[in-house]
Amino acid sequence: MLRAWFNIPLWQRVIGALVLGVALGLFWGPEAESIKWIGDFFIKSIKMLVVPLIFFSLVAGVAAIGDLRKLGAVGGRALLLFVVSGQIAVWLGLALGTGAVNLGLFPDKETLGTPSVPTPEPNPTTAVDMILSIVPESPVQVMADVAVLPLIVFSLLIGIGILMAKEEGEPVQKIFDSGAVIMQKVTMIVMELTPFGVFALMAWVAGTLGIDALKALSWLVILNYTGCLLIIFLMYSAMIKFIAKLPVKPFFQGIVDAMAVSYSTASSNATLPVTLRCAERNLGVSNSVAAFVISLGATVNMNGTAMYLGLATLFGASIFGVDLSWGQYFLISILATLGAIGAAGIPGAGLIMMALVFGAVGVPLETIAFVAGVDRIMDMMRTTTNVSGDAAVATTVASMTGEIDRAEMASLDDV
Ligand code: DAS
Repeated sequence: MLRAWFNIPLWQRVIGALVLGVALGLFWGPEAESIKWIGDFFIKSIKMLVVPLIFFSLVAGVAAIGDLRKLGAVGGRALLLFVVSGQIAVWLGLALGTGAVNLGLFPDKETLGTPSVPTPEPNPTTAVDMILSIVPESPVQVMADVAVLPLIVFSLLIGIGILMAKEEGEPVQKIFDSGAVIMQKVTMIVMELTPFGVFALMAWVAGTLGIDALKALSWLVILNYTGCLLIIFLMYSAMIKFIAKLPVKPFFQGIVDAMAVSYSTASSNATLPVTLRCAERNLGVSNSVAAFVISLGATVNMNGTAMYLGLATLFGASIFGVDLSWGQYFLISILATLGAIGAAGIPGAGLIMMALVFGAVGVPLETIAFVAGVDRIMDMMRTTTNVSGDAAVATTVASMTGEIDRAEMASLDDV
């Protein structure tokens, strides 16, 4: 029985739990709240991960960027394209989310009531307060309080410190690299609770919201796909056409295998060998540029995830009645980019990184379980966007540094 359970892929168990939970909620009504504690158990398990996951992933992610300098022109251009495309992506997500809230596509707090899992105090919204709240007086206290923002600042400083320490920092970097991997494994253990958490919380949500719950999740999925497709076919096309000065159609023809594998696996890491082969064989990108930019991009360049984190934060703010100021929008744009750097290229990474953004702007973590049921469908598209972005940046950087064989893409153009 247990073996049969684990033989079913987790995402299929989660979708099954979503369907059963909604059915129970619609049948049972508001009384379904009596099993909400199961969902709260899942939420608290996720909350347990937030501090170590952010700390190890961010430090390892920032330290990994250090290699960029070794490749000078290539590294600097790749990092610039990573950051600029990531910011455009997250503001697109914030715009889509704001539009959805204004159009009433997401349910609002009045229909859902207050969360029972204590949510972190929203950060002070005045600029001065925000700046002061960012400084971690005591890193240990910051971790004890799960104060996400100062924890992120402390993690970034440690990562930068490792970069500056050069060889002397390498032993510590190895500790954080393995710590990040260990936290991914622990996260996979906790994610096994997802079906139970989703079942209970969706029963509660459907019992409270009724069919509106499904409508809200459908809109979230639609907007996730809209944002990703805009990034792929507008932003990456513009990058290839106007910065790489290469033909767009052959570019997409060249990466179609990587797009298909990333969509089906929902994992940038699993797609990495295919992305590398597409960049080198189909697009003519040199081995050194492809290997470096795409490998690094698979963990730090996640535009689909960044866009989604912006969108999902507005979704959570709407259903739990959290008002977000412009200052917090800016904060979300920074955090979503950091979340994308910290997120690993594995299925569900974006789901966990939502806790990083939510924790800093006071959006309840229950939102994670609310959306977990449809996360895989969205993750497939996010990952396709992430991988396409890695290929687009590698191709663009190769073109700018003369590390590309244009004949390869021209041969595709003849197809
Ligand atoms: N699945 C992640 C990846 O591999 C993306 C995400 O979870 O958002 O890129």
